[in-house]
Amino acid sequence: MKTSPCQVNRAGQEYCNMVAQLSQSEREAALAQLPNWDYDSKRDAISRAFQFADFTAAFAFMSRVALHAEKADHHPEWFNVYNKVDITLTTHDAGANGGLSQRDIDLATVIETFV
Ligand code: HBI
Repeated sequence: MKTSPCQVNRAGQEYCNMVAQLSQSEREAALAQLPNWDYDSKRDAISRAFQFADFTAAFAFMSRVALHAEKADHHPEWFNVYNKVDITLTTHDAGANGGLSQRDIDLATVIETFV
């Protein structure tokens, strides 16, 4: 995982982050492999809505995601109501205000295998 050097944001402030934010071309290439995920340009994040047979199936899915996220030390933002689970992925430690990193792509790719 390449880490990004310190950068200067639009306000001229220098910030050093631990995780490289994907460039536009890197993002487009990665999202081409994740057709079920939507890109949120305001947050530089990706999201997907899931629907399961019932709450038990939804929670089983969330449990698998949670265990993998903890192992990967990269966690989703998510919302669950009954059989629906909405997941947003972005990296808090990327860029000046967070952004999409390879960690998000990797987590989304694993999540796809749980559906
Ligand atoms: N999860 N989505 C996301 N983004 C992060 O930057 C992040 C995380 N989980 C743990 C984590 N960072 C740790 O490295 C600490 O920065 C909290």
